[in-house]
Amino acid sequence: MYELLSRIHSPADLKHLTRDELKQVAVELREAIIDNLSKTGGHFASDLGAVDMILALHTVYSVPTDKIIWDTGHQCYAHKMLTGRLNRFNTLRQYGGLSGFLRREESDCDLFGAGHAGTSISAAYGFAVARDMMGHSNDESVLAVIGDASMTAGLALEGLHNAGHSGRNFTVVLNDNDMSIAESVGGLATYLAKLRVSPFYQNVEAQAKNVLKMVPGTPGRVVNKAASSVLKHSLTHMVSSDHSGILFEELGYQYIGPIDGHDLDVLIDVFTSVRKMTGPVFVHLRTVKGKGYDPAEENARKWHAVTPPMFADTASGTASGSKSSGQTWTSVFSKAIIELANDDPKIAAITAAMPDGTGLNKFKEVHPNRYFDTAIAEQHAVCFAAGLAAEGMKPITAIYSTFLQRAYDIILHDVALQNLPVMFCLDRAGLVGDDGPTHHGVFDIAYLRHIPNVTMIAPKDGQEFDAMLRYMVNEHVVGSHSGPIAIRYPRGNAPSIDWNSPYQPIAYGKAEVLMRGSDVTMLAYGNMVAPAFEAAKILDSEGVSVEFINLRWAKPLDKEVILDAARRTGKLIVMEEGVINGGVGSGILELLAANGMSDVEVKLFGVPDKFIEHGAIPILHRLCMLTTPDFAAAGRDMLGRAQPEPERLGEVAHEPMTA
Ligand SMILES: Cc1ncc(C[n+]2csc(CCOP(=O)(O)OP(=O)(O)O)c2C)c(N)n1
Repeated sequence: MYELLSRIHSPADLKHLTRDELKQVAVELREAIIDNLSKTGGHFASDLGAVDMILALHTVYSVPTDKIIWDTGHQCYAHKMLTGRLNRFNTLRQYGGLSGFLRREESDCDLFGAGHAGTSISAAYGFAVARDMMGHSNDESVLAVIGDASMTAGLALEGLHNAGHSGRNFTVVLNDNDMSIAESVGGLATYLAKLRVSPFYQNVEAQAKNVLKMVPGTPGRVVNKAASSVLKHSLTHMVSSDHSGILFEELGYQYIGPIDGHDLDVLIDVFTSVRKMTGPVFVHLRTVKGKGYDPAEENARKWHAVTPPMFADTASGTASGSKSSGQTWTSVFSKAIIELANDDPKIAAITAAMPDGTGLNKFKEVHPNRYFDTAIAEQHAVCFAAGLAAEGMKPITAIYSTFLQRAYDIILHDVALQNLPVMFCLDRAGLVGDDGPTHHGVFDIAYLRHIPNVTMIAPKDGQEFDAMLRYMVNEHVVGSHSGPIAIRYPRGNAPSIDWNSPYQPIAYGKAEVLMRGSDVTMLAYGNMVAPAFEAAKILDSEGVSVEFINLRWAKPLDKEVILDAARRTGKLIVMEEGVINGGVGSGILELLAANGMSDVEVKLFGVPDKFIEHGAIPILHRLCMLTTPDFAAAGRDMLGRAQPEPERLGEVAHEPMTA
């Protein structure tokens, strides 16, 4: 199995292979991706599409001496296998196994971590400047490899702009497959589409091969300006139509392309020449997402990320799996906002390149004129929403908790400072599992709570989520407390629990008391209400009198209810799936201190002050002590009661993908 690939322990092993052998390695890389992902799940179509490019880069360049900086990192599986991680590839995204993204601590060939889109060009420019300042200019090439959609990120464009005019030896490789997770959108996508059909692309193979034969061999790795210019012109003249790459040329790059990103011979020849060029170079590759696996080539959107059931019928290529069953938080969101928009023409929905993940794809079908995909541009999405709100629209901005981090200053400076009623819907809030630390949505409570004018809510179940969305749209943003409001909800299915209590309508700043008691108070926020409520029931069955509060509001906190319970029980346990530092629990401590009640005993449960690894969510919940047994144990501890024998930890099922 993987006869040639298994003999590649580092990129150096590629240098001795013939072109035919390298082509066989490409075949085996694709086999390994398909075989392994049918068991582990992971990003799929992007990885198949990047195989030839990655193989060519590692054949020509020598990482880690040469610095290849990957953008986003979801397409890097071939890179992992070629840099000594083939034998661990079956542990991909499993707890304790290989990360699904790039990690400096995982390999010295992962030169810069990634997970969020758009970072590669800025980081690579930093590597290039550091190289030059440390006197290594003649020894190292520096490249950023970025997808067409990731290049729509503001950060990527900032880097492109800044590095282009530096004159430094620096290469940007654009892996252009015409797709984000969904369709690429916007002016850059249109421009790239024009480049892709430029006449020279049609017969680039023959032309490039002929031209490259004509390029004089250059001793050493750095050529003088004149030689470089000849090289550049011979390449660009033959592989692109006149001025087709003008945008990149104007930004200071020598544009080469578009090149067939699956023709290994051409790729190796082109990179061999580019490696000798001086100054900023932009290499435009045309690739096919899902290359080599028919169902993925036909429907790259569906096969962007996979779970094992999707391969149930790989022989016929029929995907038979779905990402999850039951009522997901996302589906509750999607259904509610479509209904709300049916009745309210002011509602507009915004996504930053995540229509499927956020459920806005369905909104788009019903209300195409009020649906906006900003591309991978979270900052712009939020500022755009602020503009809509300033003119009286009701923008619903659906962005994963982790990606909204990008827009912190816009939330503060453009939304909150002007008290504009933008509704933030933070999907995947909480631990997301297999995607790991780059994607855990655990910071939003802390990064929003200290911003004046921002209000924050979180539902305990699907019914409450639906009610909160209706409250936000119909009451909050038009009422006396109008202003920015954020609602957070996790990935996966919303719980279905008998709360043993009549439904209480949503009201500004009002918590919901689900159990009355006098020994200890449990206060939970959002998705922690369900496991905390189970703990309260256990304690209740052991004779403990529990006051149980579903906080509903992280900001403003329900002072009256919280202080009253604190006074009566003197013991509080607070549970949230977000970082403890600056979280809801911190807010409750601040509230107690402000009211001279610092003597109340408080136990905070949340995500500790460290980055949490990837792995199945139940494992991560146990690591962070965010489980029903942990909460119940805390109650017993506070009351000086004995603990039962610890439960044996059971097996944990595989979790579906995040993004
Ligand atoms: C800041 C940020 N927003 C959103 C995402 C989610 N995301 C992961 S991959 C991806 C699409 C990337 O497309 P592209 O760069 O063209 O690479 P491809 O998958 O097509 O190879 C998106 C939107 C992200 N990783 N980071």
